Amino acid sequence: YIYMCRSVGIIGAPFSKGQSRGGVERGPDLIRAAGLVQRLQEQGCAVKDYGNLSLEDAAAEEPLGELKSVRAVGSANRRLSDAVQAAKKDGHTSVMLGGDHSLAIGSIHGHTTAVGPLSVVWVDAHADINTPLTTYTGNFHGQPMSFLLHELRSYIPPLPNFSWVKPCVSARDLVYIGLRDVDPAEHHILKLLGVKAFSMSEVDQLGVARVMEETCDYLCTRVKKPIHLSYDIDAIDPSVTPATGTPVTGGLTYREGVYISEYLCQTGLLSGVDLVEVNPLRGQTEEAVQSTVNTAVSVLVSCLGRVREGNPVPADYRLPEP
Ligand code: 6HN
Ligand code: MN
Ligand code: MN
Ligand code: MN
Repeated sequence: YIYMCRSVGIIGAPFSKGQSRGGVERGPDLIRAAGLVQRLQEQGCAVKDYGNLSLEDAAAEEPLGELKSVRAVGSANRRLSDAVQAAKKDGHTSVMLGGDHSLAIGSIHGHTTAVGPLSVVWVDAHADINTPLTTYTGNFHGQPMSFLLHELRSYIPPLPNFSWVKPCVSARDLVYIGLRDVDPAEHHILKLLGVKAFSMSEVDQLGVARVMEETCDYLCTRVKKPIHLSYDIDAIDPSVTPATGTPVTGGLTYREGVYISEYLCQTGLLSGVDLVEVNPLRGQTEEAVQSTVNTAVSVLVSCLGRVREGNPVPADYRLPEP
C-alpha cells in the first residue's frame, strides 16, 4: 500500500443553458462548500482550484429551430475547453464541476486536445447522444456525445459558435454505464455504431464488479489510453440523488456509484472527470439537496484515491507513543 500523491485541477463551470431548469449553475459552489477541496487534500492530493469560469452570457437568445441557446452553449464550451487544456498542461487530473451535461463537449474536447486519444466512460441514466436533428427537447445536455464522435460527423449541421468543435472520440472508445432512459433515435445510433453500453439491466444481470471488469477489458484490449469519466449524478437513484433536472427511477445505488469511481481510479488511467447535473433547486428539502451534493463529493474523492478500507498514511508517519 503506497501513499499516492495525485495532483488535481478543479474547474467550476456554472452553466445551465444546455437545459431549461435554473439552479444547476450553482453546482460548482455547492460541491466546494461540501468540502471537496479539503477532502482531497486530506487524502494526499495536491489541489489547484482554478475557480469558476464566467460562462452565462447576459443576452437571452432566440431558439434556432428547436435548438435552445445554441450560441451560449457553443461559447461556454469553447472557454471550458481552453480551461481544461490549461489544467492538463499544468499536469493535473482535470475535474470539471458542472453545470449541465452539455459541458462535456468542451471538457472532452479540451482533454483530448491536450493529451491525445481518450477512452470515455459515460455514467448516466441517459445516452446524451441525440443529434441537433433528432432532439425533440432542443436541449444540448441531451446531445453532447453526438458532437464528439468521429462516426457522427456527417450528421451534425454547422451551428453558430460551434465551428471550433471537432469530433475527437471513436465510438469503440466509448462505454456507457447506468442507462435507463434512452430516446428511440439514440437507441438507433447506439446500435448503428455498435457502442458498448451497460444499461441498468446489465448492472442487474452482471453486478457492478463485472460491469467494471468488462468495461476496462473492453477499453484496454488495444492501447491503454487515458480515461475521461463523464459522470451525470442522475445515473444514481433519485432516492439518493434527487436534486437533479431529469431524475429517472431505478438507478445505481450509492455503493455502485462509488464503486465505479474506485475501480476507474485504481486503473491508474483516469485523467479527467466531469461531475454534472447537481441542481439544488430540484431538491424538495434541504436533506434532499445535501444527500445529492454529498454523494457527488463521494464520487469525486473516490475517483481521486479515496478507498473505503481506509487510506494509507504518508511514508514519514510515525505512530504516536505515550
Ligand atoms: N442529461 N434524452 C433527453 C433529451 O432531452 O435529449 C434527456 C436528456 C437528459 C440529459 O441528463 O444530461
Ligand atoms: Mn447526462
Ligand atoms: Mn442524465
Ligand atoms: Mn485508488
